[in-house]
Amino acid sequence: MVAKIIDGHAVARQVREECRAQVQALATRGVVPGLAVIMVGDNAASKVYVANKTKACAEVGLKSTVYSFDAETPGSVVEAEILRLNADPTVHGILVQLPLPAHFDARRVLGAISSDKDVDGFHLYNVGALVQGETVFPPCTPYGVQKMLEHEGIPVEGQNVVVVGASNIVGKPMALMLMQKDATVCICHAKTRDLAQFTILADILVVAAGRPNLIVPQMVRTGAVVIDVGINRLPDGRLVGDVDFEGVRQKASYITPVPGGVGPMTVTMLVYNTVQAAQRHSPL
Ligand code: L34
Repeated sequence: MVAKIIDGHAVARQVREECRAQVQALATRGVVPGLAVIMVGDNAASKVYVANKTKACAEVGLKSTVYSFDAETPGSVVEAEILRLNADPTVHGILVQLPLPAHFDARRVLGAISSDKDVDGFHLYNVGALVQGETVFPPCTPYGVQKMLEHEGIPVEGQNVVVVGASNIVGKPMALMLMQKDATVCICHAKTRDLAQFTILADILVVAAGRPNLIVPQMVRTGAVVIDVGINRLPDGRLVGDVDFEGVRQKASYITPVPGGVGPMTVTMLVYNTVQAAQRHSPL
C-alpha cells in the first residue's frame, strides 16, 4: 500500500475560501476582523511562522498587526500591551507566539488575554471548555489536523488514535478533541516505555514529539493514517517531521508531508478562529 499524501496547502486553501466569504459578509457591516500578534525575542522559527500568519491574514482580508518586543522586556510590559489590546474594539483576536523567553511566566501572560479574543485557545477558560467538549476557540494545530481528517472523509468515531507528544499546544488538546469525537485515544510521550507497542495499535497516528525519524515503518500498522505535526530543521537546512516519510508512506493509507502538511493548516485555523471571533463580536 502506498499512502495518499494529504496536501495541507490544498485543504488550507479551501478553508481560506470559506473565511473569505465570511470576511466579505462582515465587510458589508463595516467590520474588518483584526488580529494582534505578540512576539517576544528573536526566535528564527517564530519569525517564519508569524510571517506566514500575517500573509494568510492579508490574503483573506483580515487586518493583522505584529507587536515585537525584545527578549529582555519585562513581563509586565507585555501584559500591559495585552490589556490595551483587550480593550481595543478593532482587535478581535490576540495571540502570543510561543515559546516566550525563559524568564517569562507564560501561563500568566496567556492568562492576561481576554478569553473571547483568545484565538489560540490557550487561556485556562478555553482549555476548560475544551475538556468539557464545548470548544470556544480550538487550538489551531489540532484544529487543523481535525479539518484535514474531515476533508479526507476519514472517520474518527470508534477508531484507535495514538497521539505521540503530550504538549499543551498540540498533544493534549488533540487528544481531547478526538476523544470528543468518540475515538479511543492513547497519549504517549518522551517517558513512554516501548513506544512501538502503542503506535502499532493506531488507526490514526498523530505525532508531535519534535524528533526526526522517531516513527519508522515497523511502528505503523498497515493502512494507518499518519499525521506528522513535527517540524525539525536538520543541520543541512532540510525541514523534516517526526516520521520517516519515505518508509512509512509505503505502509500507511494517508500521510501528511513536512513541510506542506499540518503547518499551513495551523496558520489557516488561526485565520478561521479570528473570523469567528469577529462574527461573535459583531452579531447580525
Ligand atoms: N501561540 N505559538 C502560539 N500559537 C501557535 O499556533 C504556535 N505554533 C507552533 C509554535 N508556536 C505557537 C505555530 O504557529 C507551531 N506553529 C507553526 C506555524 C506555522 C508553521 C509551522 C508551525 C508553518 O508555516 N510551517 C510550514 C513551513 C515553515 C518553514 O519553512 O519553517 C510548513 O509547510 O509546514
